[in-house]
Amino acid sequence: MFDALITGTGVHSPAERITNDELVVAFNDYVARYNAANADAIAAGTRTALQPSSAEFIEKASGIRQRFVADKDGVLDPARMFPRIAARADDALSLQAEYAVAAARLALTQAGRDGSEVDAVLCACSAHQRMYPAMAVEIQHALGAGGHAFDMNVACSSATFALEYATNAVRAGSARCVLIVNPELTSPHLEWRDRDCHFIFGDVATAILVERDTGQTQGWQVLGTKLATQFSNNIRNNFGFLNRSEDGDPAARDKLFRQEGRKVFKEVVPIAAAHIEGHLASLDLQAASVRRFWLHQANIGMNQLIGKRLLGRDATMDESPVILDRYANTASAGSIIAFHEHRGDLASGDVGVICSFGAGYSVGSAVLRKR
Ligand code: CO8
Repeated sequence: MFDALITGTGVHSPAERITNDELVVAFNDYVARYNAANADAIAAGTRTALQPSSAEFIEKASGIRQRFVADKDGVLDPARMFPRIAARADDALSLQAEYAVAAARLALTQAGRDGSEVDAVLCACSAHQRMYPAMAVEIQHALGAGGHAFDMNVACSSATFALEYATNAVRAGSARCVLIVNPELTSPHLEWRDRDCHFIFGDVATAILVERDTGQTQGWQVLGTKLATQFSNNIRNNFGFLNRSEDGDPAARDKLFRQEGRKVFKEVVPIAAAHIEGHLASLDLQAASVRRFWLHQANIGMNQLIGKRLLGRDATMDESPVILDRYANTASAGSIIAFHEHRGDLASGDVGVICSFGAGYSVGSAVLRKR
């Protein structure tokens, strides 16, 4: 058995971003047009008038202030309300692979590695651009990596679940250098016309390099990983390959992200807190001895409650940093962005916990010690 180290991470964001104010102006324009176009039906009671959104509500309910997106114009066009993304030829690099490769190159540079030294690639995210060939194999090819590559999806916990598989492969010796990429293109499968969720997500890609410990002086030793799932319909997307055969409406609301946000909030907080506590106990550690929690970034209130359950008091921003104010919810990438941006100040020997939670339900954690 070998030890596994995280030796590099990378974050790639699209250039375009949308503030809450910009988002709400476009949404409310759409609502005004919809209500005017359906005035008779609304008056007759056969249609319900849409309600406007509010930037104040968004920030208060979620902590989100802005999000990065692959295409701003399409999302903010009240006659369209979803990104405009040009199709690419089969011999061109796919958009999602492009995001993944950009993040991967940053992680490789940070670790001082070249793509040719990677011997496994996991493309782990909430939605893959196509069924096959696997996105991971295209990314492996673009980076000049060897070994094998495959796609996996556990929604918001995709990155932490991949981290367990990468760690186990390195520990067992079946791979020496595993690249995990999380190209989260959330904007194409978000319903930007639904005020309950139109503000939640942003696009980004993250990458993590996990290597065999050969005595490197830099890096984060993976002390342990822990995964758990529990079925729930409260976060769901019915888009899939059976849609055509089902003869339903391929553009129906259930073919995009939808959730019972309040139920998710209430049910997932205790699950995540108990999961982290149990994981730490299995390693003879306690929350009080953890220097930093890099939590999933869905809602600032959820993270505050999880911190309070773990520590018995409010966690400080230093102990549980927030990145969702700038990135919004980026599905599996959120806790990895937090780890990427908020680890440089920790000292050798410090322990931190990455933890994701979301659809499934799924929870994944990794306990790390700084080299
Ligand atoms: N503007 C103004 N008012 C609003 C708006 C809005 N935009 N939206 C809702 N309201 C109103 C509601 O209608 C409601 O009004 P009323 O009281 O009259 O009924 C009131 O505000 C309160 O609404 P909620 O109860 O819904 O508000 P909450 O305080 O619960 O906040 C949140 C809503 C922010 C969604 C919150 O519940 C939350 O963050 N929950 C947790 C969600 C979560 O963690 N989900 C995980 C999903 S991510 C995941 O698993 C990965 C999926 C894969 C990625 C998909 C990419 C697209």
